[in-house]
Amino acid sequence: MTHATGTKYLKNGMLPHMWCSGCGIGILMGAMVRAFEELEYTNHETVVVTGIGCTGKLDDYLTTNALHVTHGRALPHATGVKAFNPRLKVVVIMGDGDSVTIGGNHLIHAARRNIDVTAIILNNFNYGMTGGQASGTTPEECITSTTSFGNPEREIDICALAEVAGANYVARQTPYHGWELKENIKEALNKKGFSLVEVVSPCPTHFGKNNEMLEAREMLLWLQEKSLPVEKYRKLGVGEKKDYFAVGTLVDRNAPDFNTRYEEIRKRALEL
Ligand SMILES: Cc1ncc(C[n+]2csc(CCOP(=O)(O)OP(=O)(O)O)c2C)c(N)n1
Ligand code: SF4
Repeated sequence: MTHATGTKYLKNGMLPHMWCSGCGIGILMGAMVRAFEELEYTNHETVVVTGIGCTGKLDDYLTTNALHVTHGRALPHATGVKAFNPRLKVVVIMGDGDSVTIGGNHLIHAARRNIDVTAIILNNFNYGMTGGQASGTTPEECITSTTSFGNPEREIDICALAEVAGANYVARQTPYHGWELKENIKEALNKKGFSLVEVVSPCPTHFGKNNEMLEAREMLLWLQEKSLPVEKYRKLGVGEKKDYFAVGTLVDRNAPDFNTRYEEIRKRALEL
């Protein structure tokens, strides 16, 4: 049996990529293009929208349509693309700064509206591109370039936020789980309505350096140790949950997406 490589979605002559060794963004890109290939996506029907940052550079490597926009504003641009042409498959790639810190409000409303796009968020626990400043997902107490003695703030749980805001599909994986990541991305792409996949992937260069995960190996071992399949995670007591995070499909529901609701209401209005 041959496995998808996804290379047909990658521009010629662009590799090796720009990301630091040990960074999980390349693994995310590999999983995503393999998912595209297995779902037989075509370049002309696929639009990848990115924001700013190391993660936001991902579209540089793709042969699909792409839109590279301002920091925190990828989701409103993606909403516009989908509204203009609902037949397009719209995928949004963001960092944690982009998606839930500077752009947090847009995430809430894209999920609440149930816009039929897939958001893939690489959560590296900091602002990677600008030197590892604390973001909204930096875990409490952790050291970053702006929290030298420990982060006094609590971190946002991206998946929990998407769930309460109304997303139809929410999953979490890590670069340690490359195969499962591809499968969750495929499920998200197939889901009608707002879908989100969080990729927990600490930035080795900045976050890792200060938090004992400088080498890729240490980061991968940390991800292996801290992640639990969601079924196991849900059985833990409240006190135990703080030491782990759940991976797998966390939410899977089928509320009507924005375009479906809009069409229903438009038809009703025309009948008046
Ligand atoms: C409106 C705005 N504010 C600040 C910046 C500066 N800036 C560029 S990249 C970046 C951090 C990106 O962090 P994140 O979105 O988490 O992506 P990462 O680099 O970690 O993948 C910042 C603050 C910007 N480009 N635009
Ligand atoms: S700075 Fe961090 S997030 Fe950016 S490419 Fe390097 S390891 Fe990845």
